This record gives sequence, structure tokens and C-alpha cells, in this order.
Amino acid sequence: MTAPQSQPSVYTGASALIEALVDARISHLFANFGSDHPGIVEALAQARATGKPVPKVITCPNEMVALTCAQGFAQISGRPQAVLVHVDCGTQAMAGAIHNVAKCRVPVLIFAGASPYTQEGELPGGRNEFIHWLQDVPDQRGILRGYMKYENELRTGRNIKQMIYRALQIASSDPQGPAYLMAAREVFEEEIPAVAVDPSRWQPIGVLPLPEAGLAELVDNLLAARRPLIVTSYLGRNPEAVVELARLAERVGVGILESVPTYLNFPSDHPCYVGQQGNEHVQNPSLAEADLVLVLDSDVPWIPLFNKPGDEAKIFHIDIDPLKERTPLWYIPAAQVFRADCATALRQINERLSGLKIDPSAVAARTAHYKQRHEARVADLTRREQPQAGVITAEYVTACVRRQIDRDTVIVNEGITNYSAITNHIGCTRPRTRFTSGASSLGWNGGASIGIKLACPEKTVVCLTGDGSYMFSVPSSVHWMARNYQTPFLTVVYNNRGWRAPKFSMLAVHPDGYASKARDIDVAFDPPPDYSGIAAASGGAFARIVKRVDEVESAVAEALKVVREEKRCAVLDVWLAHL
Ligand SMILES: Cc1ncc(C[n+]2csc(CCOP(=O)(O)OP(=O)(O)O)c2C)c(N)n1
Ligand SMILES: [Mg+2]
Repeated sequence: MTAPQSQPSVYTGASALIEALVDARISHLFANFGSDHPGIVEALAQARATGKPVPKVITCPNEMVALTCAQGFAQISGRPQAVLVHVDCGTQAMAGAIHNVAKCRVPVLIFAGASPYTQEGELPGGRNEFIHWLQDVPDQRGILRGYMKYENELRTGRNIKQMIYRALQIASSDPQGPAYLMAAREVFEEEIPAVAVDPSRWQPIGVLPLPEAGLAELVDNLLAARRPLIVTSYLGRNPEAVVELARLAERVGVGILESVPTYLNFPSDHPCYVGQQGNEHVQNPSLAEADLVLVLDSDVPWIPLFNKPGDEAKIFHIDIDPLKERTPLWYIPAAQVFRADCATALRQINERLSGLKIDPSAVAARTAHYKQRHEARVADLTRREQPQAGVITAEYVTACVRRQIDRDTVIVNEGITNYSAITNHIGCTRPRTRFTSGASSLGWNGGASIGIKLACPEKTVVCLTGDGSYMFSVPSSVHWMARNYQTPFLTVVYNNRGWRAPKFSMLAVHPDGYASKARDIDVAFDPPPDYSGIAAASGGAFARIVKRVDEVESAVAEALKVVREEKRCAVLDVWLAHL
């Protein structure tokens, strides 16, 4: 290699891009490079050779994994990261992760190259490979337009920084979400005067409080209710909201129900916690009896076909995204709706309450009621997680994991038909210790675990996934990356030999049809792949298949020891009952 000092430095559009990321405190660039990126590869190398800072580049052999890493990183840290992909086809290869970051409202900055727009040497970076003609598509941004909060094309290197800060400002302002910028090679190659722009001029918009009038009415109703219940799914994205919610629950005596929780929203051992609900086709008793329901940050507070509040219940809704404008069919029968930041709204409610005289006997009666519900739930869960002879249940595996982890361990849950079993039995209590993808495109678990571990290297990360979701996660890429970037975590595959969810979906619609009686409905992987062997081959992971009930707990303990002491991934392939 030539010594760096013997080469002249140039300042290009790509140089401005790298500087903008550093100045915006983006620490990681999850990258999958192609023919559209020579300017960026060169600018990174020049910066490194001349002692300038660059984000840590994480080479991602698969784009879906790249975007998912950025999702996991932002979910646990609240900080957006950047993803770099190849033109139209790399954009498409981010696949369902695009749906996940959009639905989960995760801030992330995605860059893609675009086919060069000159072909006769008019500008540096013009076309010189056959694929440049094949990658020139009419509407590259249209691939993900339905999902981005902001998308645009960078047309000159001269205002790349401003455009990046604008994209980040939009992505980071509530409701948060992904932003996509694309640029042709000529833009990255363009030599420009060094650009100095202050990123602090593009701060996210300030948090939205609850309006005073709404606050007074809501607090009056909360105090007057006999059975007030709060339903929430994602307020726990902000740990402060969890603390304020606990304060409110204790002050007034309110039951807390999580519905399809994306984050930990409330400590599961709190006496006001009445549990969580997912796809279970049953009426939740706390929801049925509530006379006041306060929905806080939720996309699906209940599934009205079989589970909803009573007709007399008064419903309030506070959400950072209450209208769900990105969801064509959405409504709940709320009497009052507010767009507000839940941590701020809860703080306002608590402040107002502290100036009021509250009837202690009413608080005691409500609290006692929810405590009773809470204790009945705990007893039920304890019964369900007892080991069964001859079969490993999801409840039992999850209980084994719970007994082997500490309270700061981060749980990555992509258990699908075992989502609820995992959430119920893992027993998390602290904010930002339990996550799901917040959406439905499978395969989030592996990349999310890497992203979380990169953001919080000191934490133990435990990924609990369905066997199908493990395959969707591209474990070959994930485990190569996990070893290469030293992000060890434990994966437990809830192996029921296939996709149980489509079978459940079919039975819910056609309980007595042909498919309900068929021996094979094309959703089984039998015999399955060697799931842990894939991780061992790809990233040297500790690999173990567990088929006996009495082996589960010791296997979890051994695998966690490997993760903690050898700093190596471990994958336990635990065989549950067949589908
Ligand atoms: C990318 C993507 N493809 C397909 C689906 C449809 N789908 C939903 S659940 C599921 C099966 C999941 O299997 P597994 O992870 O083993 O969980 P199980 O259903 O067995 O509990 C499928 C294929 C989806 N949600 N996302
Ligand atoms: Mg399965």
C-alpha cells in the first residue's frame, strides 16, 4: 500500500456524507457495498488513513439483517444509526425489515446508491459497468415510499449535510420512523469545497404535552372510576414513561394491561399488572369489567371480534400517533383522543394528582382488586410452567431461561405463537429489557440481537425465537457478523418443527374444514435443519440440540456460561411438541 501522506486528499460528496454522520453522532454504519459506492469506500479509507473519525462500519452480508441491526440498536438506545445498501436491488433486499422499522416507528437513516446518470465520461463516477443500465429503474424511491417518513434523492454533494440532518430530524421527531436517501455515483464523486454545517440546527421537534383541558377531565375521570384500566403496547420505548406509569398506578390504583407489547411497559411483578394479551381468542376479564379505559401508545389495544371493553366504558386515548394515518382501517370508540408524548402526559397527570385530595379508601379498594387479579395470574403461570412428563413446553423453557438470567438481561422475543408464553413467563421487570419487532415481518431476532449488543455491550442478550423465525433471520449472516464484531448472545429456538401460526390462522377461520382434518398442510419442517449447526458452521457458535425435559435447564446454564465467559454465541435448539 502507498503511504497515506504521499497521496493528495480530496473532498467529495462522499467526504461530506461521512463527516455528516460523525457530526450527527451516528456511531455505526451497517453496510452492504456495491458498484454504487466507490466514492464512499474511498472517502472512508481516506478518512481512516488521515486520522479522521468515521462511524464503525459493520459489514452485513444481508441487507435485511443490516436494517434489523439498526432497528435493534435504536430500540434499546433510542439513537438512530445508518444503513447503506446497493441501488434498487439492495433496497429490495432490506425486505420485510422495511415494514418492521416503519410499523415499529424506529428512527433509522437508510442510504442507497443509484445508477449513474452519465455514460460518456461527462462526469466522474459515470457508467462503466454493464449493471449500470440494468439498475436504472423508473422509481427506485417508490420501492419503499409507502413505508418511509421521508425519502429523497441527493442531487449534489454541496448540500448533502443539510439533507442528512433534515432526514435525521424527521426520522427522530415523534412519531419516529425511517428515512431513505439515495444518490447516484456522480454525487458522491463530486469534488466540492469542504462543507461546515452545524447539526444542532436540526434538532428533533420538542415533545408534545397533553393539553390542560384534557388533563383535568382525564384526571377527574380516573379518580371517579371504580375499575380504571390502562392498556399499552409501546410506551416503554421511553424508560421514563414506565417509571411515571408505575407512579400513577400506585397513586390511584389502576390496573395495567399490556396488549401485544413491543417493549416492556410495566414491571411484570407489580401488583397492578394484570398481564398481557396477544392473539388469544378470549375476552380479557379486566378489559370487560373496566369502566374507564385509558389507551396509551398502542396500535392494537384489543381485537374487538372477541375481546373489547364493555359498551359503558369510557375510553381515553393518548398516543404519539393516535390517528394511525399510515393504517388505512383503524378506529377505537374513544371519547377523547390526544396526540401527546406518554412520558410527558403521565408526568403531567402525576403532577396534577399530587395537588389533589384523593380518597384513600377508593385507592385501597381499586389496588386490592388488581392485586388479587395479579396474584391469581402469578399462581396460574406457576402452574403452567411446571415440567410436563415427556414433552418440553414453551412455558417450561421460558421459566428455565428466567431462572438463569439477571434482571438486566435483554430479551429479544420473536416467539410467534409462543410470544405470549415468553412474555408471560420470562418475568421482566425493568424498562428496555424486553423487545419484539413491533411488527410482523419475520426474521428480526438475529439482527436485532446484534444491534442491541452493539448498543449495550455490557448486557447479556437472550434471543427467544420460533424455528421458522430463526430461519427467516438469515442465521448464516447473523452468526458470521456476531463472531466478527464480537456481539455474543444466546439464542433459544422454540422448535415445533414448522410454522404453527398459519395452522392456527387456518383453524380460526375454518375450524371444521378439510385442512383441519388433513395430515399435512404444508407448514412443517420435518425433519428440520440443524439450526444450531448452522450457527456453529457460520460463526463458531456453541451448538446444542435439546430433546429431553430434564436437559433444558442445565443446557441453558451451560450455553449462558459460554456466552458470558467465552464471549461466543450459543444456540440451543429446543424441541417442543410437534406443531
Ligand atoms: C417475512 C414473513 N413471511 C411470512 C410470514 C407469515 N408467517 C407468520 S407466522 C409464520 C410462521 C412462524 O413460524 P415460527 O417462527 O416457527 O413460529 P410458530 O408459528 O411455529 O410459533 C409465518 C410464515 C411473515 N409474518 N413474515
Ligand atoms: Mg415453529
